[in-house]
Amino acid sequence: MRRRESAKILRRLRPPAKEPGQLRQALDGIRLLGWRKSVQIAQSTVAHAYLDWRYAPPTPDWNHPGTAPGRMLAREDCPDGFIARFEHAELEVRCLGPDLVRVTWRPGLDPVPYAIGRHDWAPTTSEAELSVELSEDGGLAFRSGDGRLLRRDLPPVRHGEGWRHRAHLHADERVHGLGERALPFDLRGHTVEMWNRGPGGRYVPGVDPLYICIPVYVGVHDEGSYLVFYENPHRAHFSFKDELDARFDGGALRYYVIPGPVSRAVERFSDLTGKPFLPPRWALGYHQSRWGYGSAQEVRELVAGFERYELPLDAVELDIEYMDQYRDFTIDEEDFPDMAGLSADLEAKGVRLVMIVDAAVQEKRGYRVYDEGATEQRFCTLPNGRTMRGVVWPGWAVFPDFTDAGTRQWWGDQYRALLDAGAAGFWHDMNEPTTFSLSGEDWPPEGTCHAMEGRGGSHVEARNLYGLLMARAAYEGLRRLHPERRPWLFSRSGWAGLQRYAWAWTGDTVSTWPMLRQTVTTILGLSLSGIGFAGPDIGGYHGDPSPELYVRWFELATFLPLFRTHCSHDDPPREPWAAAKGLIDAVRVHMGLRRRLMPYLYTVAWQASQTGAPPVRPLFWEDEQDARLASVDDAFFLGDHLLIAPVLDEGARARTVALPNGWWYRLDGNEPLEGGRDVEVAAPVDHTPVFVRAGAVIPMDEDGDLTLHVYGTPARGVLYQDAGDGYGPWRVDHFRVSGDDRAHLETTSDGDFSSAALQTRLHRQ
Ligand code: MIG
Repeated sequence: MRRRESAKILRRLRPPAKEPGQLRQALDGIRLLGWRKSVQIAQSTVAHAYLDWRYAPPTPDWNHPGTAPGRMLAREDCPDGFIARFEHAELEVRCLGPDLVRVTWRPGLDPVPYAIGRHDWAPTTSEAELSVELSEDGGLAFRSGDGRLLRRDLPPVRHGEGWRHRAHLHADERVHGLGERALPFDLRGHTVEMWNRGPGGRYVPGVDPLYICIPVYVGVHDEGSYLVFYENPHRAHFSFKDELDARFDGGALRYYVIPGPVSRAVERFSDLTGKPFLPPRWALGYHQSRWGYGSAQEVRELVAGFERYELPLDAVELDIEYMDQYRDFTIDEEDFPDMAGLSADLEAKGVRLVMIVDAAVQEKRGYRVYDEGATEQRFCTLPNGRTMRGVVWPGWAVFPDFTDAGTRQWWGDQYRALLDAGAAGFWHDMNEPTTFSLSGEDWPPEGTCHAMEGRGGSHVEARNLYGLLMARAAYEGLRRLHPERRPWLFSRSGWAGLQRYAWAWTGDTVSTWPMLRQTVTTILGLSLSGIGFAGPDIGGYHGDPSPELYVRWFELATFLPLFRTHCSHDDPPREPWAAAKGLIDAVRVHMGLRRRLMPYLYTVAWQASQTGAPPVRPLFWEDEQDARLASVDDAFFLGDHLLIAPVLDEGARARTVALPNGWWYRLDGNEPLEGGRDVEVAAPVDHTPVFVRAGAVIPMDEDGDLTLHVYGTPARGVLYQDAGDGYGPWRVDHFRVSGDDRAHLETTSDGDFSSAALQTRLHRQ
């Protein structure tokens, strides 16, 4: 190799440890992994630099002026849209529905439609709800049915293999979404990257990008609102300054525009990318986890602890320690000699076991999954024909290519080993995918080859899809292996459409008050990106939260779909009785509340699976032009009827809540409060302010009795019930309560599930 070339490679080896946190993490890594694996990481870092230098696809030169479409040469109308030919580009516009337009600028390869959950769109010409105007230079304007200008796009510009797309933003336009972000709720003024990755040890507010980047956002301004989704998984950068400036490193420039209001647009987006699956009921319970529960004995003691403290427990997550040498789909027989027995004992107590699965497969002859995968060519390769390798927990490892249908099928079948050992659910980690690195570039070489269902593509295109497709492989495998059960898994990484296969969790956060506050914002952004089922590690992943911080985090998660305590291996005990020292009653109260609200929560989950409406919604959901609610990022709706105002400040024993218009009740109160103003409410350390919309019927479980709480009359509500798992009978009750003095309940029902719990009590607030 010539000297100049090696200098180039060395330059690619960016200096490690730019921040003290990174250095600490590197040292921590060496301590944890031992010297052998640390040397492997050094080797892998150098190899990565070499491979990028040799094979990385060229990145577009954004400083070059680029090529605009030029003059329009021809325009051809078709029943559901038009095609326009320009000197240097071609534009295709299709209406998939009266309020759903798909735009595609070529050249560039069309995306493999992994994000798309529905393909049978009937051609439509209607412009009743959204009209598209094309200008001679390739600019596009999108108007609502009554002529309001929702969005105006500039002609896109081609830079090498990349596309740059700019759009006007209204002066007052707010922008929300883009997947998982540790940024303010309104992303106006910010720059975000689309490149799924872990934040290393530095997950504090402000870090970007994170594990789930999705090029979808809603824009809300004085003339209306819209949702735009770029169906392009390539690495990309978005900035929202005076205008939107989006730069994709490759592919056709394809995007969808849906007119607002936001609540309707988000539901419509789920027609396109798929509805969330209905989880088994237990998944909505409380989960206890920790990186470090390392033996059957330890797990039994953990469960005994919950019994001793009389705290309900629905699931325990096993982290990588249950595996044999960190090998996927194996069990450490020494520490877990009878996993099936353990899980059966736990299940008898109503506790499910959830097992982690990492993306990387140890490269080791004699390890069945590796041998099979190698023989069947299941792993990602490099342009030189070799298998791509990286270092993760098991040392040298290889990466299944989930962009290949055969590989997904093969991978999905592997879950049998863990199902046989009694796993009821799974969590997917390191699936961005992440490799250990000294340079900070903790991902596979960019030239890594992916099948993309046969048409081929590089990691620059496939990376953001990796977690989504691993989840798909698992979900489809579980459907085949246990057709009578509903799959349940949650994933650290993903892309548009993840909700069809997995929930999400917010990853390796730090245990600080600002991070607690950030969690609300991050989860709202995920909701608006189509990922409605998510939750944090209660207490934060890295650190030692004070009892008060732990408790406030616990209180927040009580009202989020994923309700789980988890922390890193070197943190102090995080079982509720240890972490909430002195404040265990606050934990008890909220666990009780979660149980009480389960009929409501399960109904909200079912509604989400039908309509796509996320369980957790921003306060502007019902009135996006109410300026008072526009930027509220410290409260949210849970389903149609509850408004949750978590306490996010240290020492706070009261807080202000921006109540939307209308009348509101406290969850256990009977005095209606007038909304449309800010109210100050007491919030002692064991209390979370929860408000109920007047006119709501909330089904609750009061010690086993289904009780309908009625908040003023007339009132209405819904209840969904089934066996809690499987695909058997179900039942939906719609309640209407009328009458002033004596309440009169009317119920209409669908479905034929019958349950003893249907003995209902009415409780008037
Ligand atoms: O490099 O499996 O986000 O929840 O405990 C860390 C160990 C790998 C990261 C996950 C975290 C999990 C940890 N994993």
